[in-house]
Formats: sequence, C-alpha cells, structure tokens
Amino acid sequence: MFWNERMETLKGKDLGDLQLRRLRWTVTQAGRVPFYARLLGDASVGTGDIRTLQDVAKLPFTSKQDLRGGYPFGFLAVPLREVRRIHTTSGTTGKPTVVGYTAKDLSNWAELIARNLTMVGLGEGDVFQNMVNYGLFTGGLGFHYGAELMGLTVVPSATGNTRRQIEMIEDFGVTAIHCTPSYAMHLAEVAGEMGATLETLKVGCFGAEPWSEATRGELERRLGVSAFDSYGISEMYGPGVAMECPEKDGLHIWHDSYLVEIVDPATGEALGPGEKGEMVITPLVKEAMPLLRYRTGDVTMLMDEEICSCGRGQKISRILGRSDDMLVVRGINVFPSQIEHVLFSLPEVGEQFMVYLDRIHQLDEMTIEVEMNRSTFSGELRDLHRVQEKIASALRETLGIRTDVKLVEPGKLPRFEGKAKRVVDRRGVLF
Ligand code: DLL
Repeated sequence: MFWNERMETLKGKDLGDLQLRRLRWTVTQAGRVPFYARLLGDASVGTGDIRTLQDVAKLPFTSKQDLRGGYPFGFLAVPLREVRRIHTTSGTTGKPTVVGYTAKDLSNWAELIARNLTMVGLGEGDVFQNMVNYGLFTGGLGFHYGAELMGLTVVPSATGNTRRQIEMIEDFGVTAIHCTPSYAMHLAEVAGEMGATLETLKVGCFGAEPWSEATRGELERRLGVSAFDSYGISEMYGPGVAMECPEKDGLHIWHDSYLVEIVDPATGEALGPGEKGEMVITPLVKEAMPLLRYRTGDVTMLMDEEICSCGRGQKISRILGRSDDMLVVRGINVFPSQIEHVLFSLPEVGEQFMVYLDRIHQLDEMTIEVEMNRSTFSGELRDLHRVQEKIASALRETLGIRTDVKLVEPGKLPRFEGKAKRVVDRRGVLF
C-alpha cells in the first residue's frame, strides 16, 4: 500500500537524477544561511561543483554544536515571517536547537507521515491514537497532521493518564497507536492490571528511542498489534525520515527527501552497505532550514537495496544506539539497546530496567536494576539467586563485561511517558 507510489518506488537513474537536482537546490538554499555561505566559501564549493551524487562528499559536515551556535534563528534560510511553525529539540544540555518550517515544509512533512502510516496498512476508517507530547516535540503535531491528511480519525490524546488512554482505546475503537516503545510497555502493563483486552488494536507505530526485536515480540504479544519501527529527528522535520514496511526487516528511507550516508564516526570516511557507522543526512526538500550532511550521532548501517518485496528502495537497519551516548565501560563499547535486548529476551524479566555506572576504586562498575515479572517475584528465594545469575551471565555473554544485577519488585522502577532515560552515568560525579 502506497501513499505516493511513484516517489516511494523510484529507482536507478530516475531516483539519482531527482536526488541530484534536489541536492543542488539544497546547496543553493543553504547558501542563504550566513554560516553555510562562509563554510562553502572557505571550501570553495558551490552548487556548480555538485555534478554527481558522490560530490556530496565535497560538502562540509554540520554538527549539533554548529546548530547550537546559531541559536535561535541563525540557520533559517527564509525570513521569519515565512516560518509557519517552530519546534525545538529536547536537548538536555545547553540551549535547544530551533527548527523552522515554511508552509511547504509542513505539507512535505505531512506527506512523509502519510507514507509511513499507509505503508503499515492504515487508511480511511482507522482510528489513530497519538500518545506522544503535543508541544515542541515533533512527534505529536508531526504524526497528527500526516494522519489527518490521509483521512484517519485522530485521537490527539498526547501523554499522561495511562488508564484514561486505555479507556479511550476501548471506547473509541482505536485501531492504531503511536508512542515510544517504553511507553507502550507501560501501557501493556496497565492494560493488564485493568483487565483491558484492547481488542480493536491492530497496528502500533513506535519510535523516538532505540528498542529491540525482543521488545517488538513483547509488544506484539501483549498489545495484540503489529509493531513497526519509526525513525526521525527534529533537525530534519521530525518523524517521517524512515520507517519499517510490513517486511519488518529494516527501515525505508524516504529517499526523495533525504540523502543518507553512513560514515566512520572518527574519520568521517564513507562506509558501504553492511558496515556500521554514524548516519549523516542531507535533507533534499527543506526550505526553512536546509542542512548539509548533518551528523545525527545515530549508529546504523545501509542494507542491500533492491531486495525488499514491498517495492520500496533504500533501507537502514534499526538504530543500534548513538555514537555519542555509547557507553564505554572498562574500555568496552556498550549500547543500551544491547542490554535491553538481553533482558527482554529472558522470561523472568518484567517491564523495566535501569543502568547505573559508577567508578569504584578507579574501576567502572555497571549496576543493572531489573524488575522481575510477577511470577518470578512470588517464587522461592533460591530461585531469585538463580535468576540473578542467569541474567548476569546472559549480559556477560553479549556485552563481554561483568555487571552487578539487582532484582527489584515489579512496578518499582520509574516509568516514562516520552523517551526513556534508563542510563545514569555517575562516574564523573564526586559524592
Ligand atoms: O524523536 C522524532 C520522532 C518522533 C521520531 C516520533 C519517531 C517518532 P528528536 O527528539 O530530535 O526527534 O530525537 C531524535 O531520537 O537522533 C535518535 O537518537 C532517536 N530516535 C528517533 N527514532 C528512533 C528509532 C524524534 N526509531 C533522536 N530508533 C535520534 C532509535 C531513535 N532511536
């Protein structure tokens, strides 16, 4: 099922020509931003130097730091009066990044979301409950307008009051939900407590944070949905950069709107399909805030094209973590998503976990608090020791490091409505 079949299935020379034309347009548009005018001038690169798609490598990278330096409106390529809406990133340190949208940007964006939702089998007659923040976060309004455009009935329930969310799903006959995967786990837990069967649900769109195949299995079983991974980032439009099709084997990039490269995070050298690295994105149709080769910090890889049975093009694998919040524990690189995958593959594990990093006697120590499920919790004490040992050894096998596993009562750890913050790194802090 396609929203824009021609664009979604464009291939070969037709796609290459379109991307090149749009890349050249983006370079011209970026030249209206003083930051880029200077950078392109210093590198003596202009639109005329972009003759093939490979010439993208001549362009400078843009970092999050660069965008921060332009706060608030330094990266706008149009006058503020042409900006119809502003979103910001949820940045936890320093000033957020401001993202502007022209009227055309907003309609481009809504179309990309409509493609996402059509691809996962939704259409007129579906009732879509959008359980993410509706403010400056791009997930709320972004999905909202895309869903309306394609004729879904939208329930803009936003976040909070999980019992009420569940009542609405049942009372309104909701067929599809959108939220973070960690909130979806919480929803499943509360639905279980309420004895709600959520019978009408069929599709779950989950994104905005890393999650694993094990979590997909849990969510599909407990919510009775088919669960799809949705990727986006505010610096582009927000969600609507890439999403899984019913094959659930990689996320299709909306290739007419985003040019994706995977690079070695240390050297910036291009990597080929199958090689893990940092995703660098150049948006091809952004008017208000064009960007050149934006370093997303997200680690993934390009998958072999031309093999998807759905007919769409280029795919990336699910996001493995961030190049910058990758944890380095006793010299070993650990992605929180690996921990999640191990934990949620074990039947004794409940809903939530937290990771704490400390430095004790100059050594990194990783403590993982893991909620048990109800039946493990009510079992024998000696079984608990066995479960603890089992978890620690599964983690050691995958991560290659020893961890201190602490089992906690179901319901004890924090729940998150938006993105989960499961890692607390206390190594730099003096107590
Ligand atoms: O999270 C946009 C979004 C909203 C995506 C709703 C999907 C659904 P930001 O707040 O700017 O934007 O955060 C972007 O979140 O660089 C990734 O590190 C992470 N992220 C987003 N989607 C995924 C995903 C929105 N599917 C940052 N898997 C990105 C893993 C994801 N990480």
